[in-house]
Amino acid sequence: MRETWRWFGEFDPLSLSEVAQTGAAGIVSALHAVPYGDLWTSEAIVRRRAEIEAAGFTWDVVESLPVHGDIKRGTGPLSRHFDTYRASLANLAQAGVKTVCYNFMPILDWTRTDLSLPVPRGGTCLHFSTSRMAAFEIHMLGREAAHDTYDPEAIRAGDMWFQDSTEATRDALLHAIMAGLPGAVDRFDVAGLKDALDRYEGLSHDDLRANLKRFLEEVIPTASALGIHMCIHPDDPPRDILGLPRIVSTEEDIRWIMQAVDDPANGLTLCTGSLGANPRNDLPSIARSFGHRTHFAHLRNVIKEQDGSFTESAHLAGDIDLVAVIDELLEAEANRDTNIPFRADHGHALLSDIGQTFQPGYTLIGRLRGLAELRGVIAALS
Ligand code: CS2
Ligand code: MN
Repeated sequence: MRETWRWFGEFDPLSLSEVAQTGAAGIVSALHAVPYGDLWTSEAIVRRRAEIEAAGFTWDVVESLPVHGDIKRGTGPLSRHFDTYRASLANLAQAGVKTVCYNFMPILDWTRTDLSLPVPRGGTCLHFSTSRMAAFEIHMLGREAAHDTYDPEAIRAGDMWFQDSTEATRDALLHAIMAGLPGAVDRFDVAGLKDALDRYEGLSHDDLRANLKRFLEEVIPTASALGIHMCIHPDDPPRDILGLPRIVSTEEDIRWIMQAVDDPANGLTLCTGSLGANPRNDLPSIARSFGHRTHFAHLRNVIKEQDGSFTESAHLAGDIDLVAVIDELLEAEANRDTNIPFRADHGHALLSDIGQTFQPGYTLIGRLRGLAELRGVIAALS
């Protein structure tokens, strides 16, 4: 498996020469300044690649080449969007960047309710609280239908949180929920999020699946011809939120996607932390079933709570048996001729990380600790 490190380019407080000290070999990056749906030009790609190579790395993975919201909603100038996406893929392939991660989550990328929950021995982590999410949906967004999607317990706890909340704690919750969009994107306020949700009104699970299938049919043949491996990132958390359907949350979903266009170019980003937040997902088994289609691995861990809440734990200290997952991935790798790039996906804020302005989860010491632990597991199993 190949060690990589996610670097946000101009939005990253770390320089590549600092990243070099982690020992990672490859860089995962994106053109975060390009608005969603715009073309990635050859010039911009080659410039980013040159920067990465000048620091002694290779640009192994694009994370992400974003899919325009129109494609997810299935409305708007779709053929133009597909043309642009294919043209960006062609420019990437020409520059030799051939592993491309993306997601199909409507509106929001990953969602947390707290970006700095203290961990017992010092430092902080990201956390998702079901009751805070319920409070946000019901009281801050005024989404009445959310009453049907949460347990009465979670709703009651959310009511209590809201009653005691202040403007500052409500702002912090909104900020945390919006934080999953990296780079130069406009983060929504409550009114903006309501508008965005209105545009998805009526979109069912089946509609979203059909829109993903159409995207795959439009894009995978080109990717395949270019030698590009596409790898879809699972939903985080792996369940419907804000009344939006999610379709990359379970083993069954992954099987459906892999079969929708049955081509090795249509692959998976195995994100253990995202999938692992659903107690029904058995990660070693998913790695066994889809190792041959896994083109990228995000390794991190979570500790789940009864009500669906979860805490991002240290990499080897959570509910997921990451040693077993890595064992499966090594096995899959032995049967093919390419390495699986992986990265420590998120880390705690530890020591000198604390108080710095990293992208949430993308700390230095915390991720370095994670990478070092995973490196040890891989060395031992190999
Ligand atoms: C990442 C995702 O930070 C993270 O948790 O794994 O944001 C990921 O980059 C996207 O969902 C991929 O499109
Ligand atoms: Mn991930």
